[in-house]
Amino acid sequence: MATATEKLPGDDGFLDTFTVGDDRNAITTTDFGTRVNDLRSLKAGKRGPTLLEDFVLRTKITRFDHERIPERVVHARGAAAHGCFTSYDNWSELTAASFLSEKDKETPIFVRFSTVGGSRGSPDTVRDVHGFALRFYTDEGNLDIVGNNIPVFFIQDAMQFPDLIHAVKAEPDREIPQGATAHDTAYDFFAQNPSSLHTLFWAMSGHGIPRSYRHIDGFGVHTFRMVNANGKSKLVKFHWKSCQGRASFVWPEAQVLSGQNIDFHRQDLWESIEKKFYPEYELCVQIMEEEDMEEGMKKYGVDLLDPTKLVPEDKVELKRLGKLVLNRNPKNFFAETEQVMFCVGHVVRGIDFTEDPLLQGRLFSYVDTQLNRNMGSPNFEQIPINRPRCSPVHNNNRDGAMQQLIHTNNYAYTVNSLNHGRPKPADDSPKGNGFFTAPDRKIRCAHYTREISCTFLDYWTQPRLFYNSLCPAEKQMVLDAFRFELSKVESLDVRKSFIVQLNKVDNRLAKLVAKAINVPAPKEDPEYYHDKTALGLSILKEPLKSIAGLRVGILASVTNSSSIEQANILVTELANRRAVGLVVAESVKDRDENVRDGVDATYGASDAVLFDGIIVVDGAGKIFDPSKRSPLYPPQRPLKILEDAYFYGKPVGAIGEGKVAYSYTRLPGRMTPNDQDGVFYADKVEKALLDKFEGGLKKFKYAKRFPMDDPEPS
Ligand code: HDD
Repeated sequence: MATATEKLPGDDGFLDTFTVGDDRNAITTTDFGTRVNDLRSLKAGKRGPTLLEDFVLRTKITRFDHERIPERVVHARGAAAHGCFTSYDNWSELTAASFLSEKDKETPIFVRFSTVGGSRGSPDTVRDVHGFALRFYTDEGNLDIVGNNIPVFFIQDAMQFPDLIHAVKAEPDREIPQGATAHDTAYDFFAQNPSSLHTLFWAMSGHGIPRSYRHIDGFGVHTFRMVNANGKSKLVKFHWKSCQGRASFVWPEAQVLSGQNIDFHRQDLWESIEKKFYPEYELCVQIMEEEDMEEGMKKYGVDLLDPTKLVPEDKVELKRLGKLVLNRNPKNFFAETEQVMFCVGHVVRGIDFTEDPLLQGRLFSYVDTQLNRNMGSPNFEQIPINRPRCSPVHNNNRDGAMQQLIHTNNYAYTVNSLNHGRPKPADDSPKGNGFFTAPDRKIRCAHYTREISCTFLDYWTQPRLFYNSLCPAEKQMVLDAFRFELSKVESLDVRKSFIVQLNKVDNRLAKLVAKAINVPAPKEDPEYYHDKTALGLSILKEPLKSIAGLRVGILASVTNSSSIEQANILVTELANRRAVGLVVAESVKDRDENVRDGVDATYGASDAVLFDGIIVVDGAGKIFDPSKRSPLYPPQRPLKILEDAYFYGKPVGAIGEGKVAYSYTRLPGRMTPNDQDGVFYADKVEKALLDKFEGGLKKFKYAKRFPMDDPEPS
């Protein structure tokens, strides 16, 4: 940990002025500062009733009763971190935004990751779209990019947002299921609103069940504008590219994790930062011309105002503008993560909106939701995590509940003469210093209407583009996901309607799902089908860029001291490669600094889902014998960990006698050491084995091991 004087990049010390620590001289006081010398309640006699007079008791209980604020109506479950954004260059040609105005310029950042549907205490590894909301505390005000890990959204009109959320959240009568779309109302909505298909396909693939927040990309989703100081604007799509690479669980793993450790993602983020495996993401933009607003259909086949479509990376390349590094955990979850109020309308000079109707609706909703979460107080921007870090806030907004500032300008109206017109407006020309709307932005002359543009109405081409771009194992994941989700839908009519939509994307997929849910197999609908693919959509086709912070379970036995010693040597070797080795044995043993004898976890409390790879060390092979019992863990647990890891597609390895473990597995033939299949073996801990294992961790999933349906279903 950095000391108070050593500041990490992006740490401007601003929040430190609000922190309260109870040092050794701290004495208990009431909220109004009176010291309290006895923390028992005031009573009429030792056994008597408590007295209404007791202000200490009353305030303590009142304060406790009021500790909660409403959870977010969506994205309630999440975790956050502080960091630093560094610009790669001077991007003034593109934008007047000050945080991009110089090479190496640093800007403090706060990011909150989340799931959408579950409540605040729901498990991290449910299948869902994941929020990627980010605030730049720039020297010209706060900029929030409130995005997701999926580049498209379910709907095209903000009017539909409450309907979408009512449908995907738990059923209203029983509040089941928690954080899952596998139920009737969700699929009724999806079937009746095919604009949702594209995002749904992403969510049913590995993108819906990521390995961690470090292993997702982020997207601004809408088209925005960047405007330079000459007033010239470009259309942009924001992307955050994970420098770790993208990785996902398989569904059975995610389900087990929801029970094993509901805080898995939150913990991964926290521990990675504590261990200095700082998560990194590059800010990239796809840049398009202002004319493409009208020409988008011709040039890219999509209307750039439609948030259910992406612009393929092979059509418009990504330009890398800078890097974000997350290097500090919050000090207080409530004060920072819970009270951060992101608003799509937090923009700075050089950034501007587009006419996307969904974006326009969001501009209203976020401020409104913050009012609700702050019990109606408009002063939520004054909470420390929300305050801008640039010059003090000057305007004529006044009063309201919980006002924190003492305004001394008595002339809070515009235009005033008594205070010389102060505060004065900023120079609103592009060359000036204030926010300006892109001067080349035009509103087309049009009739009032509630109709949807015909350029928004193709709901099937891009889901198919996404599906075509996946590798076979990922297509199987999508199939399994739809089979799982729809089998939970009770209404036959909803299941039938959804199959009609699925069939417009892919006939084989629709037929296989239909069969599992008692719906007649649909006939091909060739007018919708095409063979196009796009880059960057598949997770499994790309290896990870780094193994930093990945967890390797080292299976050992305390009955053999050399086994534990070898396991601890591996811990050191893996640490040199920035991975985390965790020694698993029959019982826990604390680490002695001078002896390599630590054990981190017991077999009784371990599971394959907690590790990204497994290595069985010398001297532990025999405990995998299914006929052997131990009073220290459930029967056959070590064998189950090894086999499950294999079935989940993880790299597995063995050293020396540890190889015996494989002979006890249910698939001994397939688990014979073979580098291609991700089963590695060596006589001792050696570089060649570690290199191969690192390669295995980067590959992350050996997808050939996953069971597949027949290519041509009957
Ligand atoms: Fe939203 C929260 C992302 C459409 C209304 N949204 C919220 C968060 C994220 C997103 C990441 C959590 C922020 C945090 O961590 O505090 N939302 C999106 C994306 C959308 C989107 C990427 C489409 C492109 N949202 C959307 C619409 C509406 C909202 C169309 C309403 C018309 N969103 C909200 C909200 C939330 C919110 C109700 C709940 C909590 C909050 O705002 O602060 O206002």
